[in-house]
Amino acid sequence: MRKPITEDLPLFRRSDFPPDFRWGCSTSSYQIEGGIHEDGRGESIWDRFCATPGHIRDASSGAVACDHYHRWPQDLDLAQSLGTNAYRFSVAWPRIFAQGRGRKPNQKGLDFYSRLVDGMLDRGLEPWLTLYHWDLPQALQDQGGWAERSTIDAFLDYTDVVSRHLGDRVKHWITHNEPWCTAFNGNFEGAHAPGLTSFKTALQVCHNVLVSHGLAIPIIRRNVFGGQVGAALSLHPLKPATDSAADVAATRRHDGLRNRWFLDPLHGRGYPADVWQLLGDNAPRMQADDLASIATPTDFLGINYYFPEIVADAPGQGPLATRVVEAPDVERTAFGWEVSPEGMVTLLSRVVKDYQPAPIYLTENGSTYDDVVAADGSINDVERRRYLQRHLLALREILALDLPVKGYFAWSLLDNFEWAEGYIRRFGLTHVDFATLERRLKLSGQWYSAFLRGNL
Ligand code: IFM
Repeated sequence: MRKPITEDLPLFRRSDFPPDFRWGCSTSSYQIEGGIHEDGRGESIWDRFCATPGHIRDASSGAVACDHYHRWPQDLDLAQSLGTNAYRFSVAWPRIFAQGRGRKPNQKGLDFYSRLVDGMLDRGLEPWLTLYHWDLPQALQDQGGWAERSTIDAFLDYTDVVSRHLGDRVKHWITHNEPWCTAFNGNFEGAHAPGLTSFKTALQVCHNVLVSHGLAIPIIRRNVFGGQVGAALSLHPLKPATDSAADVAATRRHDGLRNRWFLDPLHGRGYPADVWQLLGDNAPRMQADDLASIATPTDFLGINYYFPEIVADAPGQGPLATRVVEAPDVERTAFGWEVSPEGMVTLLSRVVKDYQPAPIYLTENGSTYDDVVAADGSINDVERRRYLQRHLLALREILALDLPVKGYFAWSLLDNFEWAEGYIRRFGLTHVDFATLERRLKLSGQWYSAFLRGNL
């Protein structure tokens, strides 16, 4: 059931939020840059994955994407024109080390990000840099990828180079984006690169990614005077399908892998014992100091919030005998994700209550709808506008509850390459015509800008 946009939402303004609140948009390298053969960039696992028919719904790839590699000044102008004060982007590891590691980084790759960061600073945009948003160098995957310990070492060398090079200007560092997706979408579900389908591998990947996060923190702190470091987790509020003891227990198990598997070790509690004991042989191999490394204190917690999940007991199904079920009659985006601003309040309240984390930044939140370009070129995306408005209202509620949230980054500045969905799913506040690469601000982007500029 979809509600039409109405004027029933209470008026709220940017001035309802603290003056030092960070307002931004998020992007990632593979999804927007294109230029995959330029200036010494090496192959990434996504280049390889996209080349296999059947992996990407529209058989596309990020080879050109938004051509941000060449059009970045225009894109940063756009971010500035919205009235944002921060901009989240990621570095493509294969632009820095084409083979994933080596004695000499690729200067042209470093220069690109250096120009990009200068461009942000020139426009009053605080750079928020993500080191890993899924584009692993293929050469490392050929040696076993994140399932191998040696990839941790390669990541730390890469972290050292990038933080030395940009640390004078970039003060906000995100080690990993959504480790759950890196591990499980890519190595268990096979829906993302590298396309593997082993639960055991996914758990090892997950562990190694978390260790690499923890070990990267002191490196960034050493290289970045006044640096702030955190990770961006994809978290979900969960509800049992029914009140039955079986569904309630299933929800707890699902939560164990979806949320607690990350939140617990990051907050010094180790992996959740209730899930660990269900893993048997699939449990990851650990070294003595790993849990201490993962628990290295951070300066902030990044949360990417999209949707809640409803969970039912499912004997024999999946590794934890759980199943995500569809709630009937709820509002959904074109992806089928439930629209639930209340879920964001529930999730953040729970995280703060259970973990008392460092300050929180909502590092992603956004929606995809089937946009229509009108004859006059306008994109009247009332649903995305309403999604944004409702989530910002929820954010106001979150602040009224005194939860320590310090910033919000909309996903995304531009329509872009949405992984296995290719260009079918548009998340941008800006429409991109992928034939001409023309950018055009949607109604949602115009609203965000009016809100940020105090013109509502
Ligand atoms: O596009 C992705 C992004 O790369 C990671 N978080 C979710 C977004 C929407 O699916």
